[in-house]
Amino acid sequence: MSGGGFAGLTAATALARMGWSVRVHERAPELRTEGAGIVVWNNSLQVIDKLGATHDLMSRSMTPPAYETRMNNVIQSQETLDGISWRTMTRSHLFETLLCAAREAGVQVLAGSEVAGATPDGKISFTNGDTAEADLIIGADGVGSAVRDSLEIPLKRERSRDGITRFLVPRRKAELQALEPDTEWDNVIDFWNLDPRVLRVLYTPANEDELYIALMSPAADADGSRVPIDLDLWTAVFPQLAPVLADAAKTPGKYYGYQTTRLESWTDGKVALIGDAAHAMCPALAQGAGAAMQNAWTLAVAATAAGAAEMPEALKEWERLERPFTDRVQDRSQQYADTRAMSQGNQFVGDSIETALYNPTDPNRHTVK
Ligand code: 5PR
Repeated sequence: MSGGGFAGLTAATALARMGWSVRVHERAPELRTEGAGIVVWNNSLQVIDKLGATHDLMSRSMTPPAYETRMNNVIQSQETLDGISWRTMTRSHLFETLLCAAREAGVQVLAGSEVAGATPDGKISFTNGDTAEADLIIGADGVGSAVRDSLEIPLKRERSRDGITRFLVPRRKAELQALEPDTEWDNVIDFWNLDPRVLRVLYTPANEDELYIALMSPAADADGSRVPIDLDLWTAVFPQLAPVLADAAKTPGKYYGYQTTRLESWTDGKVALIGDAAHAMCPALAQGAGAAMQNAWTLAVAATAAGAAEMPEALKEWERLERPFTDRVQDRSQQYADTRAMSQGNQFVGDSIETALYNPTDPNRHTVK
């Protein structure tokens, strides 16, 4: 396994629990995650449950009362998402939960170990000159995947005009309540302003103490996308968020442009790609990590059912069955990012919740009902 992120740790834990001997190589000198907060849905919650990690995950996460959308501070919708399991948390909480599950399952996780590439017949090379062999190699090494690029798998990148800077800050619920007493500050609130200027703050409580805020602006807006953030600008547009914007302004921050990566193939011989290495997507439907964990699980099941000699065919069949779900959520997230249509509210209805509702652990999921 190359990559100790959400995709890599999930696949590694699943495989280890199914009897495999698994080694994860993470190039970073320390095991940790980038980013601030995250929303996870039924598709990945089902996988986390199979990994025996539900109790840990629940301990420091929450389900907000509603997913609210505002335009110019006027409420467009308050989606209670009845019948959909979803949870908000910090990215580090999800990461620690998965790392703990991996270690309990007997996965060997090596930090500071960088994979340079792999071959379809199962050879791995490392940047320090070492080599190794495996029955199955998984490239879960992110949007810049060295495993993918070493196989020269053709890919297409689609970039969007908008991007985002993410922060984890203290909740400051009492201060926010003092500014706007009628607001339910436990809700997720997607604050949009399109006119006269495109600026958006996605407010997501992650637990009792921590708040995830994501500040969106077009890449072409130099002041809107500046880091550290232009506090005067953001406070002028979102005065009701002044206390938490002030906290965000104290940290450096990093602006990420939205983009989608689509590969000609997710597999080559004994090598499979998952997560951002295979299917980086826009965050509009909050399914980047969810799709990664979903595909990590189904890959582990498919590989376990196959003998070593059948691995290449088994991986192809896994891609054929599972990839369409990810292709569709990539397209829908890209569509939302391009049109900014989630600013109208009622984002999580119809086709857009297909992935959130998907259960990758249901053995009958591909049989027609
Ligand atoms: N939803 C979530 C999110 O983190 C982002 C977006 C939507 C949960 C940003 O990362 O559209 O940018 C978005």
